Amino acid sequence: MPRGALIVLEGLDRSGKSTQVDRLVAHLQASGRDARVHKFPDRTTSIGQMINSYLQSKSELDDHAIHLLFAANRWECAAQIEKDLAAGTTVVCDRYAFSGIAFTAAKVRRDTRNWGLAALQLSKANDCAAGLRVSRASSELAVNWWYSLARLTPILPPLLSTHATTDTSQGIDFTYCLTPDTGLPLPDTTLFLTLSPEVASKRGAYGEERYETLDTQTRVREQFALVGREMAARHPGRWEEVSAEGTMDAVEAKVWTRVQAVVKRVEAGGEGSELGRLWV
Ligand code: Z5A
Ligand code: MG
Repeated sequence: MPRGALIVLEGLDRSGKSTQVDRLVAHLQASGRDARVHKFPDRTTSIGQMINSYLQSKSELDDHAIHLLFAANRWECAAQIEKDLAAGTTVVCDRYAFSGIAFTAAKVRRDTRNWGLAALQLSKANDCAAGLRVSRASSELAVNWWYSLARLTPILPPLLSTHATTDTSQGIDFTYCLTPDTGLPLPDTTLFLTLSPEVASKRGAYGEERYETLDTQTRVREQFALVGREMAARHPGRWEEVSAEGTMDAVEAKVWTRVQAVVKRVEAGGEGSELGRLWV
């Protein structure tokens, strides 16, 4: 029996991934194939619940820690995905490792953090200087001045932060973002749904979850472009952009045409149809 194909739909916010995943599975089933959806993050597992809580801003996590949790959430599903593929089921993923890379790599440390660090160092230096002043038994006035400055410096950064700019050089390294997913089942194709910010803004309000801000989405969009380049270099022919600007039916037709070709190629077997490993 030929294995099932692994299909991933990725895309920008509100590009219609979930809508198209459902429609794609309906097409696959209507064509007589077994098909199954994996939505990432899978919020039903215990790791998924930690992710859910983070996305809803009910908990805080270090950027590296949440990145690893998203990857772990995929790894805990990987065995089931492989089992389904081996049994001839086509697996359709709603987001995958590529969202993981783009969303983490898009994170930046604000200048406020740099200011915070600088202020801490300055305040330590001031403490030290103040201590020296005391030990030298300088005047009361001088001691008070140094201590005042030491106490004031930590509160200066938040005051300045409203004018802080974004420092993109401080983000999380792209290669670091890519590494934890290395070895996951390689999608036979990833269709990346693109949408202009103008059209996206007409598709209902967003802002309930973390990352749902225009600023973040703009940076995520840039990182997805780098992910596409990485795929072209490492796994040529497995990443394709599809415009998601038409009607749902129009997008559905484009997605189905592309997926049908890939599914048939995998079903035909032969060279290159065995399941690959991501980034390997
Ligand atoms: N995240 C991460 O950081 N790291 C990771 O490793 C992973 C994810 C896997 C939650 O994801 C967050 O997790 C996400 C990335 C991060 N943060 N953000 N932003 P999610 O998958 O749960 O997010 P979502 O809730 O599914 O949102 P979405 O992606 O923005 O939606 P979508 O699936 O692309 O769109 P949709 O739900 O199918 O459609 C959106 C609306 O547009 C809806 O009202 C549709 O009826 C409408 N729609 C759809 N298609 C059309 C067309 N063609 N025309 C007009 N209207 C349309
Ligand atoms: Mg969705």
